[in-house]
Amino acid sequence: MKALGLLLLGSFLFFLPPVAAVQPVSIEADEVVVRVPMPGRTVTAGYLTLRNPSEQMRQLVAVQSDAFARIELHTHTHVDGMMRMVQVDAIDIPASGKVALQPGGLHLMLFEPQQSLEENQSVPLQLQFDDGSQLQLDARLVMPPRR
Ligand SMILES: [Cu+2]
Repeated sequence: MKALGLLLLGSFLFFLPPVAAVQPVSIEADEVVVRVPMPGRTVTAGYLTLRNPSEQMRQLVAVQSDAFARIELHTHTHVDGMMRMVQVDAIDIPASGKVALQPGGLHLMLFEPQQSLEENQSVPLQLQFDDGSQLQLDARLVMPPRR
């Protein structure tokens, strides 16, 4: 019976269409941090640098985490002399280049923590790119700067 099961599984895998395969990821990330939310707040920001060693531009199109209900891609823009955050659909990572998500610019906006978040713990992030590839990361929790 076991052999038959393996045989069936084998033929099932064989007939999976190639599009179902997750692409090998070409993007590398470092300096991955998420800020501990301010007391009483349920939203916080995350930052990282994405490097693209490939010859093709890639886009970061979504980020998910078990530790947050929702994550959006944001940037800052000047509107009437005021800095405002706006959501973006994707973040370009130039071919043979990099993009930095950092305070005052592009960032991750993370909503509704699903667990307690303490300094130096880590939270998982799953990055999705426009070619279907995914990158699994651990972000270190850091305290927000004092004002
Ligand atoms: Cu934001």
